Amino acid sequence: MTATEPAPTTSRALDEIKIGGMGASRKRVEDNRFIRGRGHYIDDVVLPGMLHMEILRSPVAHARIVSIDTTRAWNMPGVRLVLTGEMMATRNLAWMPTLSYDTQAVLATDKVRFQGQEVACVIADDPYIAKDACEAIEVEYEQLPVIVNPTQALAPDAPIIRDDKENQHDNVCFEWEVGDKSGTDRAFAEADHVSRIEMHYPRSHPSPLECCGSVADFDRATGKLTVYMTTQAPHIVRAAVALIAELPEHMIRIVSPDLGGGFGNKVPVYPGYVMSILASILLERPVKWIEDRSGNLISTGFGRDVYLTGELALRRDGKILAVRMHTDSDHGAFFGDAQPSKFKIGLLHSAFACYDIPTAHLTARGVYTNKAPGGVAYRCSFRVTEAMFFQERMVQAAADELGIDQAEFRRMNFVRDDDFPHRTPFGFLTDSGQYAKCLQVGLDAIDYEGFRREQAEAAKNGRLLGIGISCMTEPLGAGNSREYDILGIKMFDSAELRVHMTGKAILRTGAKTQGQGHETTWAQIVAHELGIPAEDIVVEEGDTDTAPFGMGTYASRSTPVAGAAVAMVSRKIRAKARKLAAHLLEVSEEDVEWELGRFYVRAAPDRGVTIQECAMAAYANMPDGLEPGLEANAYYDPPNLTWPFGCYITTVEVDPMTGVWDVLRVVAVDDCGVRINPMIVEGQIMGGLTEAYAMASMQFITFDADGNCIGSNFMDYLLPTAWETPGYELHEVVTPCPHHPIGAKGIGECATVGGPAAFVNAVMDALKQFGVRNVDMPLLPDRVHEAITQRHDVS
Ligand code: MCN
Ligand code: CUM
Repeated sequence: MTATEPAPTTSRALDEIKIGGMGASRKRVEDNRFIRGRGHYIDDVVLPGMLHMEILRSPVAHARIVSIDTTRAWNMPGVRLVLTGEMMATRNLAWMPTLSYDTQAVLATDKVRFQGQEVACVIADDPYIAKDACEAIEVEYEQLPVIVNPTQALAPDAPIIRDDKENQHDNVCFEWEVGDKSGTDRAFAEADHVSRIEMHYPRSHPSPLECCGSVADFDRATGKLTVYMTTQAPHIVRAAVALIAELPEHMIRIVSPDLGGGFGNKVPVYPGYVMSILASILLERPVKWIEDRSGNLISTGFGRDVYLTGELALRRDGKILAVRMHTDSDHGAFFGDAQPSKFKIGLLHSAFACYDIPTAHLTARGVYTNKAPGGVAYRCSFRVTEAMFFQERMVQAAADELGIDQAEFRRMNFVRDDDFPHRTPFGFLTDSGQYAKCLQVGLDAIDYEGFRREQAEAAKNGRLLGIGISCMTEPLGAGNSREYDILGIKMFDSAELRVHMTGKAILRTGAKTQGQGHETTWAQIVAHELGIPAEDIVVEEGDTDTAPFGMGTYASRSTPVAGAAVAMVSRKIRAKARKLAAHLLEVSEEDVEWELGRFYVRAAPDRGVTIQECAMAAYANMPDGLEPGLEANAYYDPPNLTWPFGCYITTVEVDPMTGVWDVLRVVAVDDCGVRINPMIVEGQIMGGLTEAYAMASMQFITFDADGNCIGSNFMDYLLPTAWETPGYELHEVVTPCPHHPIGAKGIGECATVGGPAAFVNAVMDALKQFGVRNVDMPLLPDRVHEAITQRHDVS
């Protein structure tokens, strides 16, 4: 062999991209059935003898229930059952616990506390009879004063909404603080400048394409309750049903079929689910409840509705010395969020994690109002959305006040690349990041300097151009179990892998896909670890009878937690396959090497066996003493959250005559570590940016003084279509997560979290010359126009 000849290669490792492994932009396998209309959603569940349930909702926001007359409904042909709060109360089921240690009415007994609250329900032979019968129920209400915001809720003479609760003498549902108060006060006293801003992150709604629903099926003969339902977290629901209905877990099967989106709307346990279950138990027939769009928009988990007072203590040169934040959050009539028990305002205190700030203090107060319960939903990672929006709006205001360039101000305050692990001012531990690089990629992509010149030039002709930057790192992937639990159930996750004798496999996890593509990406992780082609692996989630116990999908925790469990379970299988390979190759295990899809003898690389041959041996030719079969499960408790980061930059032009603003460009730079499926990741980012644009420009749910919900339909609550949606330019930085087995971090919520501030900052940049510092979202043309003509902030 001469020096120029290539070294002989014996590697028969598979081409990872070809087998659909990590890094492959594999088309989503689930789309095969979705685009053919063959998805199996909750309304597709039809069982023999099934009855239909309809809910009567309160037309008023706050009222004492004087009487409910159900006689006419009962007398209608085809009506099987009419349930009222009074009847539920006789079974001790009129109230249920929420996921935040509060209680919520299943059916109202004493009072109704928000418009759309469940008052009664009818179970009938078909949904039309059920609906007609609901209209035949006569309810007499005695109206009470209505509270629709924290200011009203906290007024000294405010009526007490939760008078059902002992010891509740006001409308405060929690008060919570975190950080170092005295250290922060000191830093503020010594600051050269204090920047202060107030704003409201309005109430929005996730509005998944498919609303909520359930089909409950109680079988008296076996004693088993099966519930098909729209839930992002089937095992949590099973635990809740076990506690509420006092049934043992093995007699409860929760099945979450295909979901037409979730976006956090399908995490809470809603009264409709509970009533369909009770009705099925009472009638011994399957009972289906399908929510309509208005029901979904007015009564189910919304997002945000938080008021902020934010302050930054600053040194003249731009260094941020301290942060002070106070939030008042509006939780509606019941504190019904799903969030880690320890943290009353979710992870809002993840704010300022990417900045190196010595000290900070946050006080948070939650209030009850006469509005639907919720707050944690809509791609929020437990309120990180609000955290990063407030952070980046505060940063922009501070930089402008000091007269320092937006990009420069951020750069000088970032946590540096060699400064990890880093303790954030509110106490989180971040483990990696390249924030300055991420920002630079964004600035280069948008040609920051060039745009500033263009902006100055345009101003000469009276045109208003603006550029908005938003940088953030966010905590995704609850747990670890030390700090994260829901109702005391620790947050870890799981995977179970069964490799059949021909080398095909089935994988199940404790997560639950709602459109994120788990059926595609989990198979890619297995392909990466085992060399089994992704197409040979089927992924199943959402059935508590078959899936291993897990905490479900929200807070973009699936890749960080369940995805890690998928890698770990694959490695267990590989370890066992190695024993089988050694047996087949008649060498000792230590002499066996692995390359993708194949074990070979170190001293004789030509002698090898494929993973499929090992699988066959597990059933047909195992060595003495080795347990047959090739199956394993793994429970994964991550050491930390994952910390993806991003930089979003948008440019806009505002029409000074009308207040209409057009998006010129949107640049997004995301770092979610190693990308399993780049195409799916890009889809998640584009979806997130679209939601960010929607919230910044058009989306909010508001209420009139009587508590009527404005936004109960898609005429009033707007979803951007392809027509309004701007184009996106996506870039990436890759910093592998140091503790995740495949270096991945979550991505599902990043762009929704970081995006809104980029749009608002851009419009505010254009309006700077009018002395305007803030216009609350959504930036509707009339608000922007008012800010321009009146030269003041608009809330
Ligand atoms: N992914 C990847 N590489 C990474 C990270 C993620 O290929 N480094 C892939 C994952 O394998 C997965 C998808 O991207 O297929 C999203 O992963 P992840 O960030 O782990 O988020 P989850 O799967 O936990 O999804 C939850 C998140 C949340 S909380 C909301 S809300 C939301 C979101 O996802 N709801 C959605 N995106 C959604 N997308 C759709 N289509 N529908 C929803 O309801
Ligand atoms: Cu906060 S919406 Mo997602 O976490 O289901």
